[in-house]
Amino acid sequence: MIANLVKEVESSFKKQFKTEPLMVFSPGRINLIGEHTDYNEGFVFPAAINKGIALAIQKSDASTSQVFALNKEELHEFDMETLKPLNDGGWRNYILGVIAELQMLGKKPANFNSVFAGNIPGGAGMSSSAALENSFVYGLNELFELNLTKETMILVSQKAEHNFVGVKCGIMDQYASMFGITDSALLLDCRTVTATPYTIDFKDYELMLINTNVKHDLSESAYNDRRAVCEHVSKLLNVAALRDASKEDLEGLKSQISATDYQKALYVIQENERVQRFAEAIEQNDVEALGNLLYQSHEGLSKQYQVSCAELDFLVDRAKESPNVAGARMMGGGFGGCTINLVLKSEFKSFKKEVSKQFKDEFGTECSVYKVKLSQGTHIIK
Ligand code: GAF
Repeated sequence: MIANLVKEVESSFKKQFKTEPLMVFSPGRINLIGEHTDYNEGFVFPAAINKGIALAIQKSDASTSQVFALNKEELHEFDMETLKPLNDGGWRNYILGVIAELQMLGKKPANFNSVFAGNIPGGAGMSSSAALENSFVYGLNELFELNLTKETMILVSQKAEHNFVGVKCGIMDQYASMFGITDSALLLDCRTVTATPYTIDFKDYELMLINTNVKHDLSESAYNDRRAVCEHVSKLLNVAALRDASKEDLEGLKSQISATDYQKALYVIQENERVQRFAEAIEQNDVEALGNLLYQSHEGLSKQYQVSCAELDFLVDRAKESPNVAGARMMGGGFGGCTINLVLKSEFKSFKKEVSKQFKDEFGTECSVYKVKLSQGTHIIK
């Protein structure tokens, strides 16, 4: 529960720093559909969730700043003047990156003390990274009156990830985490960075996340590789991004690119169209169409874009076999993490039991099943 998490973080801060902190909550996200389309300036359909990062932060008179990661019980003390990415810095680089990017904008927060903790399972593809970045940029903006808009804050978070973590991510995660709306998903145009909220009610169905609890090593390098392929193909097509390309355009390029790059670019073009069709199906309350689009998205991610893995494919195949599931796909960057499933409400428990057993029998490890609530974006608690 968020309230308990906030309480723990606040009391740990008070114990260590003997003063009242500013409390910030920043959520993780799910994504209904539109995977790897954000850095192609296309469409995505994410929502903030009721899991995230709680941050306690307050100004300090000391000559250094301190961040305590409560989950890991690790403290990092640093000098604001000499910020650079740390080798194997883990969580530290997200925060140092945010401060460095603020400094690049000419915004110089002074020293501070902070404690944070989260309840997003690590590596689950639910954007604990964006939640962490956003919690700090939001907290520092408030504390030091930096007068940044939310639009600027998410760019700071994204750049921190590019320059300090080394993942050339798109804007989806930071956007959803910052701008989330209760009970809604956001149809986000990643070119204009503007979103249309959709109230989500799948009637007899609900969302189930199934975490494979695996994160294969490849994920970061493969992510940047995929982005590079998309940029290479866009350049050859003479368009700003794959969002501007059609299947016919790509056809004309077939002799100049490899068959695998062709499939990857084709996936992006098709996924972008699926997001639009998904929005229409929501408007028409057409669960069957929604489910089919999820399965098609997974097929594309697995076979064409090649960012799935055995565990994710297995879960989607089991969903396909079940009469109680309308659709499913892997969610997030890939190579592990969760699948998102549209499951009949009345059969949620039975499918959970069935798929958990099947997963254990196949891989000898446990998967985890979650229900999430679509929630408010990054905000001050007090
Ligand atoms: C990760 C990235 F951070 C996002 O920007 C997005 O590209 C996603 O993978 C894939 O859709 O979460």
